[in-house]
Amino acid sequence: MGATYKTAENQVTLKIRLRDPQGNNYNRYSTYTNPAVDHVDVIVGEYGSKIDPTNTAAYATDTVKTTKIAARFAQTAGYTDGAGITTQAWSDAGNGWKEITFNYTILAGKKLYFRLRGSNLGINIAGETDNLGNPLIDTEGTNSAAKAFEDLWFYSNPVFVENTNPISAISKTEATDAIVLTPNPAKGSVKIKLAEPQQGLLTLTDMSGKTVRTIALNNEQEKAIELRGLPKGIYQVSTNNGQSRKLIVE
Ligand SMILES: [Ca+2]
Ligand SMILES: [Ca+2]
Repeated sequence: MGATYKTAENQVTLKIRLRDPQGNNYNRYSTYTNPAVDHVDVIVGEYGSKIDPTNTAAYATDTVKTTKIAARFAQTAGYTDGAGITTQAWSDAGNGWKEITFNYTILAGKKLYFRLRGSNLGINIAGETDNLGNPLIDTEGTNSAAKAFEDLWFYSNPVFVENTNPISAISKTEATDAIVLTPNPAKGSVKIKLAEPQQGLLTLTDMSGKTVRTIALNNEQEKAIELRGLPKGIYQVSTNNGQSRKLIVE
């Protein structure tokens, strides 16, 4: 906890193991003595650098606008909440242990934090939770020790993940796909290698979608494209069977 995991991949896998104690919680105010975790939310948000207290507007902001529920896990899958998050099933490892494996896309240059929120309460429970699973403010004067023991929440500390690729970088995931561009970024010309020989056209389009080059493929797997004269920028190489790859021209 507290450290930042740095990666050049554009997907992270979070493996989470948590335990719902199976024994009596020594609640002396009601008979509800063995609460069960109903669900766990994986919360994600972007983070930046430390806010300077003299920046009063930023310092007074008490919410992170990018924060949202990335996924929800429970014993039973299938419930869809008001934001369209559908509950997935955790893996039950016995003796109260739950295991969650969760993949999340992290784009180049992004810094994300992940934390957990869990409760013994379900989603959309009258007077307790809204249809997004958020806790509602308790009605004044209705609290009691017994109620407090029946209204349970936990939040984990965050873990931090940073994608160290510059924003314009081509991800490793892309490079292992059906089109390999060498080099990328490219200058002068680029070599295109396809996963298998193809018949048809290779097209190079600019960011506005305009075709700037077309190259015929005659059952070929490798081809060079001349780039001289093209403005610097991001282009897309496409085959006519629907594969495409971003190319940076320098
Ligand atoms: Ca329990
Ligand atoms: Ca409550």
